[in-house]
Amino acid sequence: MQKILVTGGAGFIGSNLVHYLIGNEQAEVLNVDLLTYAGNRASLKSVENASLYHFEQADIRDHEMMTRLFEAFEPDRVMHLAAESHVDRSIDGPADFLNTNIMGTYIMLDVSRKYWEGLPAGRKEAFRFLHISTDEVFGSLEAEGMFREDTPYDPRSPYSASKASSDHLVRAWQHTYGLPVLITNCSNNYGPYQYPEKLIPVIILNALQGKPIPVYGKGENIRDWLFVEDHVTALLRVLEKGNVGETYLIGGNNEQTNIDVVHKICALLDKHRPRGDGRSYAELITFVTDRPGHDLRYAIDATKIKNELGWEPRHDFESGMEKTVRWYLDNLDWCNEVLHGSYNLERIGLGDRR
Ligand code: NAD
Ligand code: TDX
Repeated sequence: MQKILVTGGAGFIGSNLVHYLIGNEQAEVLNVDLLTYAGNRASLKSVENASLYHFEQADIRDHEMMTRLFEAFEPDRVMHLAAESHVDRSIDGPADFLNTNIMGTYIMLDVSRKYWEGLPAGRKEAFRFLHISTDEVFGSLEAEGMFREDTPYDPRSPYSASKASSDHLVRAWQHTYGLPVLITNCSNNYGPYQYPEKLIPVIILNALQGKPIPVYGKGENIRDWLFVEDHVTALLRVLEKGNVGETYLIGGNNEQTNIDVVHKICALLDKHRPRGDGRSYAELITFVTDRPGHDLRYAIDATKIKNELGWEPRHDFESGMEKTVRWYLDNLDWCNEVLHGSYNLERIGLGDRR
């Protein structure tokens, strides 16, 4: 059975990936995660005792530790997801983003290369390093056009600039040292286990608490939403079938303005958890100061992964959002556990914190 070293497996996408791999007995997994505010073992309770699952609380910036983990686990593949991922936090405090996303990726590449160079021929040939990145590296679109694999990089937030840097490092390690890498750039994910600082869980939790639902600016910004389980299947398809050295864009073919997303969630909450006074959650929608440098629109042309690797998302927004809203309603204990006083849905990202 394949051995996959996953970084960031206690985060949102990583925990969904680990659930999938372990649930389907598809690989032996070593999850390497520092457990920052965004990483929580509560997201992995159901796999914790599985014989195929191993966990190591460690920092990807710790070169010695990473070297030891590679030597002990002997992975066939690396799926690198660990990162600081929230744009608003990157506006208030860019340093962690540069340290983890750039230096952390460098260390993962360096340790992977040295490990890979020492592998016997067959295993060396089969080794893969998959770097998980974002569509935000391409900047912001106006009303027309879509991002493609050949779109020039134009990152505009500290977060996206740090992810763009990491993408460049990954390509450099392939070009210079021959490390067999793959890169994916994905649109906005939603689904179970997303930390309640991102738009969709923020809406759900504020609404349930009867608090104002904060919509930045006029709510006209557009994102392409992908259900996280579909992202997981896309990553595994790229890992197994993708051409070494290439990039694959992953999207949900599902562009929505933020205000439309908010209204849809309010309607689902009205259906599943009606307010005591019979009023709609939509009455809580409040337009607030815009995010500095707010990218207007992201959209993905996912033709390459569809035509070359036969991958398409299986969820439309209605089915994915229904599952998501129900999951949060059934898992409010998880929300309380992961918020644990460090963050309480307050507004961040205006650039006035240090
Ligand atoms: P997340 O913030 O939910 O999880 C990140 C995980 O990385 C956490 O478990 C955290 O503890 C861990 N981590 C952070 N710093 C670390 C360090 N120094 N050492 C070890 N572990 C560390 O993020 P996510 O939303 O699951 O995103 C995962 C990856 O996918 C990121 O690289 C992100 O850039 C990328 N991505 C996310 C989205 C999205 O919509 N969420 C879209 C495209 C790409
Ligand atoms: O309270 C809010 N109100 C609001 O209007 C929040 C938290 C967000 N927004 C807006 C900003 C964006 O236009 O909603 C949109 C989505 O915001 P986020 O959930 O913060 O996601 P985004 O900034 O688009 O980035 C996400 O997708 C790409 C992830 O956080 C990144 O990690 C990923 O790379």
